[in-house]
Amino acid sequence: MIAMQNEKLITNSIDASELSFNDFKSIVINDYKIAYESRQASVLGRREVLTGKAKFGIFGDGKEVPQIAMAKAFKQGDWRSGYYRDQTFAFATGISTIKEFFAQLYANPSEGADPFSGGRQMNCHFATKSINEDGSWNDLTKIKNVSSDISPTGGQMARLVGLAYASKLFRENRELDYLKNFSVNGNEVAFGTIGNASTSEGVFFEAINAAGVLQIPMAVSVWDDAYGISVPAKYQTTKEDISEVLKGFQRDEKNPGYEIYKVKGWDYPALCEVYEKAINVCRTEHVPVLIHVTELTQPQGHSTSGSHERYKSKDRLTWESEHDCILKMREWMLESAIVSEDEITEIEKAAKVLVRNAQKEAWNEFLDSMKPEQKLVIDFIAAMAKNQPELAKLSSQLAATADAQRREIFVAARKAIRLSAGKPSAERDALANWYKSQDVVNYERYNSKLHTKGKESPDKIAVVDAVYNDQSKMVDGREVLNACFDANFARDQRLVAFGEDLGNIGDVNQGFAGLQAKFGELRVTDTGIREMTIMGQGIGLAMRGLKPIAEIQYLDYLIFALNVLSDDLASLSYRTKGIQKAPVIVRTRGHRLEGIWHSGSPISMLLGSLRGLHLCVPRNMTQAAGMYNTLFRADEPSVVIECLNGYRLKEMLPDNVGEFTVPLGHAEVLEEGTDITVVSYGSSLRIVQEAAEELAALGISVEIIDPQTLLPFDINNVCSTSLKKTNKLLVVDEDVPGGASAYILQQIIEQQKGYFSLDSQPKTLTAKAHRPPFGSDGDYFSKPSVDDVIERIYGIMHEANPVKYPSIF
Ligand SMILES: Cc1ncc(C[n+]2csc(CCOP(=O)(O)OP(=O)(O)O)c2C)c(N)n1
Ligand SMILES: [Mg+2]
Repeated sequence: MIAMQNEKLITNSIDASELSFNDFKSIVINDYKIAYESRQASVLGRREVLTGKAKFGIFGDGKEVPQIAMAKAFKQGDWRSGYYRDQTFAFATGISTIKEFFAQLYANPSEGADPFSGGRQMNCHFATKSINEDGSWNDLTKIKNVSSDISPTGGQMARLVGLAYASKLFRENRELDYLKNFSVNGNEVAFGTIGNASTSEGVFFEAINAAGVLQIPMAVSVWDDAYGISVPAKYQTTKEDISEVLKGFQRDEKNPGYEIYKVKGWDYPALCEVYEKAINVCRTEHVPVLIHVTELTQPQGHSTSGSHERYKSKDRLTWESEHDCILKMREWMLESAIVSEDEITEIEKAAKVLVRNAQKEAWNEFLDSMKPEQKLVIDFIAAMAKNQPELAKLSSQLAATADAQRREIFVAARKAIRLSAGKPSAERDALANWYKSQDVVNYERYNSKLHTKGKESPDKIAVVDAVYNDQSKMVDGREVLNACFDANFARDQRLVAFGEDLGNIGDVNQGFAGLQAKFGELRVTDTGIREMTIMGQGIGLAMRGLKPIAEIQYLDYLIFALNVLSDDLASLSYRTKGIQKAPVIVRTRGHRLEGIWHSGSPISMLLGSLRGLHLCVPRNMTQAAGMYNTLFRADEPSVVIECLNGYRLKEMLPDNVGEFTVPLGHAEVLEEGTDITVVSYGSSLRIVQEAAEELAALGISVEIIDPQTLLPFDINNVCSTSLKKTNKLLVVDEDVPGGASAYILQQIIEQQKGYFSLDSQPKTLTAKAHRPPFGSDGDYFSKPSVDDVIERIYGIMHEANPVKYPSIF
């Protein structure tokens, strides 16, 4: 019988003034045990990969001791945004057990086995449970919070800014006091961890600068092992020393800035002291701190992908073995008479057994979870083999696979179904039915939770129509937005908006004009030019219960932030299997205007990288306001692209501008017609409408459909329903050829089965493959024009009926 491994050793703080020597001794010994167990987990983890039981492993060996010091300073309510080396921190805080660590290494998708990602992420990618199945929040002040780790190195820095910034808002905005489950007076520190080499990333410098400007409680630890895989510090960092480089950020009497600390990673007492001091400054004074932890090592090399003997010199390897932080801690404990050699040897032996048992338990549970499926499939196929003997081999092969994983079980099942096609039998039906029933189960295991889909999901927000009266005013489009934001900011204290030029002048198109004066600088805020961390600011705030509108000035500049949106925000619900959410509303403006970087519409880039977000492409500011009203009441992330050329066009101001909602995924028929269906969105719709007028004069009746959102796309099949009437389809799009128009075609033709209704070739009319040149002529010759639309539609009609519609050219 294997012992239960779930009891957690967690670290305790050392307050020398209150401790007896014996208490002190037992804390230190406990810390050593945690460090040593963590090392054993790394050693064994690597072995599990090299023997083929797991696919890849990356471990925290060589970084154990500083992480224990960090864990001592980490309190309930605090947040971590870190990277893949932090297993010891996770063990020392009780965030992970060793068994859970192994379950993740094996990618066990069973309920509860890997509580961080449900078997979806590589090992050492931790996360804590912020929300419940229905999307409701837990009390985050009672949890040691870890925002879900991602693999792109440096990527954790953007979100870290937001996690720390939330503490500032909670401390300085008294109107947030009612949010008891999220903060205690803004006392929470956001801890960041990053490898030395990843400080070369732009996002690191952007985040460091942003936190210095914002003066937020962000504590960044750099784990410096002098390498980034095989590349040494001299290729990574100026002066090979990140704290040296960042000295200019140090605060002084005149200027706020950072407190910067440098400490050797193998010096346990110094580490405990530095972390206590640094985090105290950070927490109480709300000053960002940087702790540069030097002289760390990688006893097993970077990861299971290769060995470091290939690129480290003999001298370096010798130095590393002598400066291993656990070895150094051991030496210090012996020198200080905290333990004897015999005692420490006993501790180490026990740790090895404990870790081994935890690993075995995790592995056995993983295999056992699949055994019933294996047995069922073996039996199903064996039964089929009675009528079809050649199948016997399939079932005996599966029976002989000792450690069968799910893939092998399903490969056998599907092959048996294929090989028995056309040979109906009750036994075949039994297997086929079972296989089909597993679709739902496997979807839940491997594909579910792209969206939170909780009780505040956008599709659960009540649809409220816009209301107008006889006196309703025609106003500039931007005023509709302004009134919408005004009403919502008054309604919900959690809403904050920030971005370049958004505060003082109320954004470049004045959607927020006057709202900073009304709601204060904490709620309507200017930021530096730093798109990645504007997005990260949004993600961190949203993870801590606030409702951020994070603005990107122009859609073309969203490219600077796409990594953060794609890697972090879009994958959050999926990669945590629904235990975290970040309902950020990304506001931007785009489509046609003037110039290469002020008129782009790179929608396919967003469609390809932002699954997990809602993508809203309103045709005017009223529709935009309705979408915002939905999103402000919902809890899922989104991008809203306003039409750059629409702010000064007149629209009627709804009476209920802060309440009416536009549901997502609901396409609208803007104009009814009978000859052809034209699908477009955003600014291009006006072009299509203008073209339709001239086409009407030519006797062609155009049905114009606005899907309104591209993610989700026309959930009620309005497009394919229209095709039943017109039998012809044109998609008009400002994106490149084969861009968003290809997606729209796939949705209508394949997903909605529109091909059944077509009697001529479906077509697209798009922009050219290059970005649009400056000026009106540039626009005319590179984006779909009214003339282009008329001629393309006429051409389709000509093809169908050349007599009625003689060739134009
Ligand atoms: C954005 C990005 N680029 C490259 C990689 C591949 N990669 C993974 S770890 C790593 C080295 C990171 O070194 P460092 O930041 O010093 O952390 P360490 O592993 O040494 O602790 C690289 C290049 C990645 N994961 N993400
Ligand atoms: Mg490194």
